[in-house]
Amino acid sequence: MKVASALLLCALCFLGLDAQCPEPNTLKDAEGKKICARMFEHSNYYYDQSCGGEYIDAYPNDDVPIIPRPWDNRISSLVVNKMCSLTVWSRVKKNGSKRKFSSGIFYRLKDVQQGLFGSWENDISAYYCVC
Ligand SMILES: [Ca+2]
Repeated sequence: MKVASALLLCALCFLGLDAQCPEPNTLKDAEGKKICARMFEHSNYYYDQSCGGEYIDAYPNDDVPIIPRPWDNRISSLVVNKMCSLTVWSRVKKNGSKRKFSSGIFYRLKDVQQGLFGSWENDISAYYCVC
């Protein structure tokens, strides 16, 4: 019983670690190639549990006017590498609202205002990343 709960705690602890937002200057892919921005499926009201779920990487100079379908209106948190900036649009083909994110951790796109009453939560449909 004790072992089982210890294992469960450990599993939760690794999940927690996985969900932490990476520091902007550490953004690299599995091969060590520099990433311009990493965009995540989930966010959390606990910032240390944000940047969860699946993610999509933008490399330097990636120009993506039509985000791959599974990612349309799904991004909830993101991290932009040092000396890079990520411009996003709320509609495909760079239509709708536009916003530029400079280097940093954006834990909750829900807290990033779009227009008068909206937010960028699950609303990114195009992006352009430069370093
Ligand atoms: Ca989401």
